[in-house]
Amino acid sequence: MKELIDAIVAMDEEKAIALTDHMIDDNIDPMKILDAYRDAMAEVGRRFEEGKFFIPELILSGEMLNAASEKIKPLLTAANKSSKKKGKVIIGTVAGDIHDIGKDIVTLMLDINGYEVLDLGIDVPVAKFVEAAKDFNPQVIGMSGFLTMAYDPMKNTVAALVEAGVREEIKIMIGGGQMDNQIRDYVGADAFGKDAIEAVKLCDQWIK
Ligand code: B12
Repeated sequence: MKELIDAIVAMDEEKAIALTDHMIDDNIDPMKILDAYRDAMAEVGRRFEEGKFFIPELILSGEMLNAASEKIKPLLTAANKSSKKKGKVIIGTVAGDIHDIGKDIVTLMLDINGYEVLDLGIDVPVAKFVEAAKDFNPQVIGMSGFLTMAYDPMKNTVAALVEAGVREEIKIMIGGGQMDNQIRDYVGADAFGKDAIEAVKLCDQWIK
């Protein structure tokens, strides 16, 4: 795991892919492999903050994680997928924000844990969340955001759902890099989830 994290942080894409393939062949728990990618991304983020890394490093590390997710997704799906759906969830990265790696992991985990998930993608306008809420009729909406700039689009989305008269019957969870319980209060959501496991737990709690 340490070698994999070091390879990602060193931007050695070839080595990272080779190590990932090795671990998959050796039947290492796919969630542990994803955890290693997450730890590496956290380190990449720290170096970006310190001015040691720049946008190209962010893009390359994001691409490495996406490539690994593509390899890991079928393994998780095959192991856990149940055919009976527990409920419906809409998810999207809010307006102005294009980070989708975390959202995609949440979508994958909800999917393999039995939820029907409508993924609205990135930079999702407020109106698109409202329209989808009316058409898809979900029990839960998940908003993802990695930027401080995402706070207000989240708040506006909740306000628009209230305005449209659908807020009462829908639980709203938020998550992503800069989110926490204080921001949950600010935007008027029901819960903050720190990772994909918590997103699944919240839905399990809400949808009995
Ligand atoms: C990769 C990355 C990028 C990539 C994104 C690629 C992609 N396809 O997503 C690119 C290069 C495009 C990018 C662009 C930018 N980025 Co960027 N990026 C990152 C980085 C390094 C990693 C984020 C990531 O994907 N992590 C991996 C995921 C898997 O980690 P995770 O958070 O543990 O994920 C879990 C939770 O978040 C949770 N979760 C996620 N969504 C949801 C939703 C719900 C409902 C729930 C319950 C849970 C949940 O579950 C996930 C899975 O377990 C972070 C640094 C960091 N440490 O976070 C900066 C970071 C988020 N970026 C940052 C910035 C500033 C930018 C740019 C503005 C840079 C620029 N000057 O252009 C642009 C913004 C573009 C835009 N409009 O969105 C800043 C944000 C600072 C701030 N306070 O706003 C950060 C924090 C870097 C930094 N330290 O400064 N970025």
